[in-house]
Amino acid sequence: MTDQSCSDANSHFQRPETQANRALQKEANLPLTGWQQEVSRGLEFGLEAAESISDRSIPTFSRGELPHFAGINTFLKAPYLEDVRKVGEYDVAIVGVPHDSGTTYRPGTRFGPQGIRRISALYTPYNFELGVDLREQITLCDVGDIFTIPANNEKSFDQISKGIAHIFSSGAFPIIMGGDHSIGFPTVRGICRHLGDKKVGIIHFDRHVDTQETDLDERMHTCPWFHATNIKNAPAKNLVQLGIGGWQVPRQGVKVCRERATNILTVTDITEMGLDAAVNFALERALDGTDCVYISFDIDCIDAGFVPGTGWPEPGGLLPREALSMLGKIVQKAPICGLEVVEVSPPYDISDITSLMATRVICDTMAHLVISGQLPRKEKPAYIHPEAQSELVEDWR
Ligand SMILES: [Mn+2]
Repeated sequence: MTDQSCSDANSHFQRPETQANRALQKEANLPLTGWQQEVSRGLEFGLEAAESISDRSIPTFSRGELPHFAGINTFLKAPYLEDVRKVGEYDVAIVGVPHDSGTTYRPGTRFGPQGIRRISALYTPYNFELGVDLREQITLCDVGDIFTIPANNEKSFDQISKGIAHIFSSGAFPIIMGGDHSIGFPTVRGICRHLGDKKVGIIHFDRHVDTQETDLDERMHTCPWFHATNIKNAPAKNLVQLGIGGWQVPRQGVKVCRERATNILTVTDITEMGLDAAVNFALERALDGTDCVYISFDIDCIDAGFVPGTGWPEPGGLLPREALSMLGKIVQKAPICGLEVVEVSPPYDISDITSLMATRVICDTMAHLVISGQLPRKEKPAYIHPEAQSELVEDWR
């Protein structure tokens, strides 16, 4: 490492010990191998550019990150993995779950994966202050979407659990783009199928508790944690719910939280105790007796002013930087087994801002997994059991 942290040839000012100066140094240590491979592949598959193009790294047909407005909309322009049997060859698998039949008010989250993928084209794989370049440090694929059944939650849940179990058991880190929050039950069920006798804690960012048994006579997006915490691998005492509050929290769900003793912090709790204390609260409870942590990030945990494109917007939520700060600290300090980002509804969105927020949650999570050494995975985490358990919960009806 070249040490230029204290002086600069062109300035008589000392460089202060700031995050910005550390970031400048970190960038110097990142490789360019992934980028060079992308350029070579682009020139081979996309042909060398017309003679008038001076920059000879540019191909005729766009085949990589550039230009950002071109190309096929996978997440972050990651390779589309058509053959999902090969998903275990990647560190991270992005999957869409375009299911919004569990929605009780504003629908449209079936377009969430499309919306998130589209605006993710705006992002580079590099983050300045974190000093991470995902293209250089992990392998990422987009496996496309689960085939959900719009008229039937239960059949969709079966499809989702099967798909997530496949990705999770392969060893690829699953990142799930919803979809409404009803998918939280089948995603956790899919992971639990391969936990054997191990346990998972759930850290749930949301304005809503989502713990009632039924809503409108079905298992809707207000219900995932009632059913997920019926699974022996996902105890309710390890469910942490951050940002809950406001005028949309159903009383029947509150009763369940009280009876099962889930761990809730309101936005006021979080701001009064401070972000670090809130993170410690979450980790202590989610990790108590468990082997890994699953993060379920409902985009509506953030104040409605920042995320208009969602099913049940609620003012008074977390600021984006508060949510991202807590998320990053949690990811760095716990063995994370998966992430879902739910409730992005592009038809209600403005300027793609809600989808952009979801993209940020996903990219930040990957970066903090890299920083904490959880990615790339050198071997499959020990909590992944090779054999699938079939029946985790009794038939619901
Ligand atoms: Mn919610």
